[in-house]
Amino acid sequence: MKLYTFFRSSAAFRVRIALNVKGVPYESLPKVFAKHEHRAADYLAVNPQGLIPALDVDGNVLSQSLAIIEYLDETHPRPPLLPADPIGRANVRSMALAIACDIHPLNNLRVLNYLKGPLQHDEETIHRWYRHWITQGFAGLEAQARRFSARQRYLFDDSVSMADLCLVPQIFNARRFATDLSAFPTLLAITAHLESLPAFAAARPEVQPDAK
Ligand SMILES: N[C@@H](CCC(=O)N[C@@H](CS)C(=O)NCC(=O)O)C(=O)O
Repeated sequence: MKLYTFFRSSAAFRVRIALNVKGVPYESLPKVFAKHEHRAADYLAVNPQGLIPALDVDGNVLSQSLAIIEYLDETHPRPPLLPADPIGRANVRSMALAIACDIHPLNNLRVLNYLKGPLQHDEETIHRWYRHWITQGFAGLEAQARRFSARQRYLFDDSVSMADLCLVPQIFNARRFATDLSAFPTLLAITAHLESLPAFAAARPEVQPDAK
């Protein structure tokens, strides 16, 4: 498999963790955001959505991180990233989607660039915007984590799930923009445990080949 990635892309970070958790070897094909390589014609021919990540599986290109993760879970069932029961699956998807649909898109690079360029907001305003959506989204997620986590090691029950794959990259983003996370002790405890796992550590932005 070949992963179109960028070291700081949190959506790619989710997929890197999934590939590591599943023990699937892959080749990294980095795209440099600063050079707009993800908007270039050759990449749009691969992924018409023009976003990172995309996963090439024997010439079939998959896009959208959660669709890719569910594909990996279906084709490499162990360890599972979704619970066996439908209620559990819905709750894991709920937490994953709270990050992937309700927090992350508001803070995406193209949104920040639009706030900065056409709307002419200054850096401090843009950083406030960034932190605001994380703080608001994490409030609900913290309550869900308290409800669903068994021992504050994973968001759902006591094993890794797709929700955890979304949490760690989003916390990374929050810290990068100096977000006050003191109101989210459960999320922080879970993140501390997840970050100690080799599959998560090997997916971190700073250890990716294109981070140099
Ligand atoms: N919902 C998409 C989001 C993908 C996405 O927004 N990727 C970001 C990097 S984390 C990106 O390509 N941003 C480029 C831009 O905003 O111009 C997914 O989960 O894959």
